[in-house]
Amino acid sequence: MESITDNHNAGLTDGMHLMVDALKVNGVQTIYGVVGIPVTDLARHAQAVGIRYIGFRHEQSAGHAAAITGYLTKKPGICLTVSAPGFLNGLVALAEATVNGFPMIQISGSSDRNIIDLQQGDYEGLDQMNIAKPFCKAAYRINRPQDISIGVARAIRTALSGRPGGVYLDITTEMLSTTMDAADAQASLFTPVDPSPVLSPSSTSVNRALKLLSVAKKPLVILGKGAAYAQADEAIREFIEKSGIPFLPMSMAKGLLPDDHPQCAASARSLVLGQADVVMLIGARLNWLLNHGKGKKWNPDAKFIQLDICAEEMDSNRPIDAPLVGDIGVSIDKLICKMEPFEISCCIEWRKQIDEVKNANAGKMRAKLNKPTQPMNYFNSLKIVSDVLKDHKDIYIVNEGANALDNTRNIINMYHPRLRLDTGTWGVMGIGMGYSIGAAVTSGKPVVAIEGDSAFGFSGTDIETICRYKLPVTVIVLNNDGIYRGDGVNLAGGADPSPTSLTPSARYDRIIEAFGGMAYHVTKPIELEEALCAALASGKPSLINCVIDPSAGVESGHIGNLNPHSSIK
Ligand code: ADP
Ligand code: TPW
Ligand code: MG
Repeated sequence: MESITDNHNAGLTDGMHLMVDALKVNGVQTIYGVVGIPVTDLARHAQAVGIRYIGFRHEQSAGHAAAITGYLTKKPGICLTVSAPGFLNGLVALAEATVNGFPMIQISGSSDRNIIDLQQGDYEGLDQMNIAKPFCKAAYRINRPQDISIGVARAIRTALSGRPGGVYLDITTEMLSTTMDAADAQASLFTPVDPSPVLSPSSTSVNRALKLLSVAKKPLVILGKGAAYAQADEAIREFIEKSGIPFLPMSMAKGLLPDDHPQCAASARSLVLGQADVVMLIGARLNWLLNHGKGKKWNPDAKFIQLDICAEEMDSNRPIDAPLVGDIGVSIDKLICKMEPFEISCCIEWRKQIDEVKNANAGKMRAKLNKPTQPMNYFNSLKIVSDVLKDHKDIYIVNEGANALDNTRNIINMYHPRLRLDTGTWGVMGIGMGYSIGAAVTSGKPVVAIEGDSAFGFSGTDIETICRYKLPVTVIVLNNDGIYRGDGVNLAGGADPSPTSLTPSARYDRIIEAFGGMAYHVTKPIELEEALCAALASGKPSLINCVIDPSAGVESGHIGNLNPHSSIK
């Protein structure tokens, strides 16, 4: 530390200082990470120059916070990790960000190349850059301070352009302490021009898509999280409302248009997938979440229009009749410009049919939500949460678990774009505290994390981070004593708990007490309502341990079909 300061005074700087300057020049406002050799001073110096540093208890959560920051801001979120184990802990989040299409950069300290390359056994030595490559869009290493500005620019451009994703940036211990002339270092700083170019689809492809739409009898728009990421909210709303086409929001696209919008077909999903004759995908891939666009859930004769920034996404699962490759905002604008008003009338009968199914399903759902049980179940507990949140429509909802995920997605309506943050493309556990912290730090707004008890365990230690930074996060643990259910049995009849069992009657609320947060333990609807209202009114870190029936859940939540060999039906 001393020698660094001395060097600075002598007209020299070093890689560590220049790295921080390059991040600052590029508008980085927050770094999420866990410090140690060789990046501790980097975090200290970042804080010194006005970059907010949020220190975590586990790198995976720091990485998730960076990823969600990227999703919410369209600028790469930054995660800082130490070498080898810290790097590997963060890598899971980097891989997930890449799969989800969220821009982030994992910057990791690493060992000196000469020791690594000869495999001579350095402290926390690992060939990190080569390990990272298959898990992200690109991996770069900066070996000399004079390359820092280019390295950072490359990382930013790669994370943002095309389909956004994760980038790994390796900074060696040696590079961080290498000195260079301070004036030369300053002169090397720059910001990449237009790192995320807005690409426009060809007129031919726009006309092709409109022609297909014009002959549709039962058109359907599917909105995915790419549509939410594109931040073309007004244009998307205008297109949908002017065309009259019903829409189905994928999980994180909920709220792009409000869930109670008359054209929302979320509660008639089977009907619309089974009958739509022209399907228009806007920022949604035909992956497992949409049964790959084929099979018994889909109308076999359906034609597809797909709006995506990524040309190679087209035909990935089934032929796409009208690909529109370009930025969603520009593509939608072009469609609106050329659209004829006739589409509206073609949807009247189709929408009537959808409304009938919606009404029938809403009635069934109402009955479930209003049925009292003791202990509570997913429906009557989430009804309370839903009622309270109707007065907080601009709150972030983070959500993970199996039944806790699926039921929350179906029960809690979203009214504004990009407020629902969940397990994403992979359906992973562990995003809970990281996404909550990233959303709260980035927006300054409150967050409610609705967590299965198993899901909470994956990142629960970072409740301490939430308390330390006094973030307005309320965690609700839907506690059914287990993975899917808490009443699993050991098939051998032995003393060990079943594979799906967790500690019965665990008091997750007592964890937050240890860190000075607000703790609530609720077993009845009225207690849940009072606790959630109090937690939101306080604006303080809070955890509500919400006891629900251990037999309430179903195996694998709503994706039991992907688990055909399960012994539990
Ligand atoms: P979901 O899981 O909600 O169905 P996916 O993550 O599968 O959504 O799909 C998102 C798609 O959106 C990706 O294929 C990605 O390339 C695309 N995308 C992201 N941003 C843009 C954008 N600005 N313009 C066009 N396509 C985009
Ligand atoms: C990183 C497998 C899918 S859902 C789940 C696990 C472990 C937890 C479900 O229990 P929870 O919810 O959270 O209590 P509920 O309401 O159904 O009881 N490891 C990772 N990701 C995944 N998806 C798993 C394991 C899994
Ligand atoms: Mg559970």
